[in-house]
Amino acid sequence: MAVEQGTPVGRRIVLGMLGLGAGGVLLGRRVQGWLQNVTTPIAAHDPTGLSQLIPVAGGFRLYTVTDSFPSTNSATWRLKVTGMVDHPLSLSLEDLKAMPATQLVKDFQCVTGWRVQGVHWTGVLLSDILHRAGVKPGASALAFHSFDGADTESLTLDQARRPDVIVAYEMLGAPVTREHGGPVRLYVAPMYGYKSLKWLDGIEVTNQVIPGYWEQNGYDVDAWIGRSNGRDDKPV
Ligand SMILES: Nc1nc2c(c(=O)[nH]1)N[C@H]1C(S)=C(S)[C@@H](COP(=O)(O)O)O[C@H]1N2
Ligand SMILES: [Mo]
Repeated sequence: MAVEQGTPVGRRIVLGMLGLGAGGVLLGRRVQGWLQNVTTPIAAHDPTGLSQLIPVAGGFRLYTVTDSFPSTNSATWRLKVTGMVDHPLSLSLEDLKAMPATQLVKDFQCVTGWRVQGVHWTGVLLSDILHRAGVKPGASALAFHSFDGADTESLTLDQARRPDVIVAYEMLGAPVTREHGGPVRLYVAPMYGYKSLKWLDGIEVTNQVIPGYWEQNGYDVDAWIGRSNGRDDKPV
């Protein structure tokens, strides 16, 4: 689809965002009510205008595609790794913390234009988890599941094995909060924020890329910062 010169976000995305708005799923009323006290004004350049609806926490907009921020018991929470693997896994938070930790300090960039600089992340390399599960020949992609029951995401295996793609249990120097997707979320540093699935509880190894929730609403499957969704600015 053609993108006008100088337009920060392609028309396709705007249509995608409007689609979300029309579906009424971008942010539920309950969440807006709950967040009244922690909401501060937004000075983002979001051409859709929809960011105005989204509450802010330390520069982040707190997203949920359901009508709430789901919560779970971190003691009983498990990350299930299934599909085309030799050893299906069910990892507890303690299991993850016992694996080698990776720390990243990188910007977080939403496709709508807001960015938080120098965010501290700690977690486990997705490639280490895949190595532990043993990916079967013929597998080429991953499907990610959230216990919010709605959001999904995908990566190719090559993307997933990058050294800047982690399953994060710390963000902003502390355990990932419920609102930010705790106890564990994905952090895909080189891609726009929608790839960093919150409330992660399942990774399925597949033989094809299955477009996730945001992709079904108009965003690129390959969400490289600065290279996708009609943007032509430099990667962060
Ligand atoms: N489960 C879930 N994960 C999600 C989203 C969501 O709505 N639900 N929004 C995505 C988008 S578009 C962005 S920009 C980031 C925002 O992260 P934050 O809510 O911690 O600021 O989460 C991503 N992961
Ligand atoms: Mo986003």
